[in-house]
Amino acid sequence: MKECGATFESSTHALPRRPRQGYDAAMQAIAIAPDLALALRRAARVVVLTGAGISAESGVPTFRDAQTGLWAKFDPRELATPTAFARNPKLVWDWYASRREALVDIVPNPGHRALARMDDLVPDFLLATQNVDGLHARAGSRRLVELHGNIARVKCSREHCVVAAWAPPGDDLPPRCPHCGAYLRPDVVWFEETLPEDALARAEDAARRAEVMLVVGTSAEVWPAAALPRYAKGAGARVVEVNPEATPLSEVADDVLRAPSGIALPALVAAAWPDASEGATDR
Ligand code: BJW
Repeated sequence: MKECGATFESSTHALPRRPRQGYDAAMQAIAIAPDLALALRRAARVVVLTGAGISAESGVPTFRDAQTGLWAKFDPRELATPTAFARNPKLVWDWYASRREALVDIVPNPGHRALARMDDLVPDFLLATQNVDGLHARAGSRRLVELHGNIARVKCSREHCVVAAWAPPGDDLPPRCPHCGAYLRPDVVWFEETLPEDALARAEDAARRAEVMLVVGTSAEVWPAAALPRYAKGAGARVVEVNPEATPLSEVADDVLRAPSGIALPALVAAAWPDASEGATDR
């Protein structure tokens, strides 16, 4: 990724220990089919697509959940398109600034940590996330692509280079790029914008080669990310959906785990790798 100035470094946070009480009982309530556990354990190539639902248990709002989703309260056409930013840059800047600030006290949950553990256990692994919250990296995932950017980063709206430090915004306008003077904006992918080429290419390649694909906490309504499980399925992968609600993908999936990801993913890892030490999932 091109940078305007100094190297950007995301902050790291100590993770709390995972909640134990009642958790083992809940995990036991999830039935993981033995053949699914075996398929996952034996798979050399696993790809995972995540969406906002995996961060819901950390307290990050989803987009499309009826009562609590961001799009229930805010109009994406006013906030998440290049046209919206051109029309009212300060409104858009402030909305993202408030979401960025809300993430400060948020920590990864057992779903994020289970996927980080899977990264350690599967030889050829890729986690493609649509989330911009940075929680997968903070949970320890290493083979990770962020398809829709990262809200912690800021970039120049003209040259699209990442800017590490900027002067505080004025009352009416967003801060300016220290190099060219254009407005700064969040480094996220808005509607009508293309996804980062490298990230999308890596995700598509992994989906087409995967033996197992997990699709976690996404409504599977936003393209081109929604195409990834379909590529995997078309190439013969076993597609597993983890979502408490039905989505357009549910009919395509070979297995559906109708449970929150913070319960289903640790149960899946425990079923597939019963000999992998439990403590190792705590980072
Ligand atoms: C739980 C849970 C728990 C709850 N455990 N689960 C056909 C082909 C290609 C493109 C298009 C097409 N048709 C239309 C398009 C254009 C458009 C699109 O897809 N629109 C659709 C809405 C129809 N796509 C684009 O514009 C993309 N760019 C593009 O295609 O470029 C080419 C192009 C150029 C010019 C013109 C047209 C095309 C860009 C998409 C960018 C999306 N950006 C956002 C905002 C990011 C920044 C921000 O954070 O503000 O990305 S929108 C929003 O949706 C965000 C998300 O990443 C994305 C997906 O949402 P996600 O993650 O699935 O969340 P939800 O809320 O939808 O679902 C949560 C799920 O979790 C639910 O199912 C719950 O049940 C579940 N859940 N609790 C597990 N505990």
